[in-house]
Amino acid sequence: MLNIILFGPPGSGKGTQAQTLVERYELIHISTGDLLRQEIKAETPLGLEAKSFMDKGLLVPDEVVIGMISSKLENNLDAKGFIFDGFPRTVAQAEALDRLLSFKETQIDQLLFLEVDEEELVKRLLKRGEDSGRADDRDEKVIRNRISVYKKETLQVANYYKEQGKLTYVEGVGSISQISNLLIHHIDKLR
Ligand code: B4P
Repeated sequence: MLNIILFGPPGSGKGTQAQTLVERYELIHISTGDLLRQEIKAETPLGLEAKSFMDKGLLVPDEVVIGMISSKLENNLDAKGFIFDGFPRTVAQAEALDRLLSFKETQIDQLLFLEVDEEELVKRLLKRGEDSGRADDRDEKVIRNRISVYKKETLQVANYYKEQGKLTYVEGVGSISQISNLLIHHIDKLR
């Protein structure tokens, strides 16, 4: 199995790059952001709860997100591997992910960290807000709050995997295809 975490601040290109990588390596794409937006669209109780956090740029509670991941893994028992996009976002989520994967006698191979400066992130997200109308991308205050939550709560996930010798930094500024090539170069070394 090949299990990769695509990591980085909001707007660093995780979702964008995941699309290319899942096709190339035939992996299952698990984006907690997408899963939560589907719940919101379907107006489920989980979605209604999640929306109140996401609209403010806050993280959705760990237990909600971990439950979603657990069932996604259960539903894909014969997968060749997974690309985790936007998950884990806290150390508690990382510990839970390691536990869930160890039950399946597998583990994370590498965390690929897309590095992008803050002003570029804000520019990209405001543009997506204009193009897609995504609520959390339309307000610069909410975007800046997401970045600050990322620094306070999510960045330490990179250290958690660094201690396991599984962290690789990747330049996240450049054309989408240039960045895909860098990611592919690193992933090919793992196989
Ligand atoms: P996500 O959906 O994960 O949102 P994101 O971090 O903004 O997305 P991403 O980083 O994938 O976007 P991309 O750069 O590809 O999360 C949304 C919210 O859900 C969170 O704030 C939180 O509330 C909640 N949530 C999700 N997961 C959670 C968890 N595990 N725990 C708790 N809460 C959770 O795209 C950004 C834009 O940049 C796009 O328009 C794209 O076209 C553009 N772009 C990408 N690459 C580019 C490049 N190289 N050059 C120029 N533009 C580029």
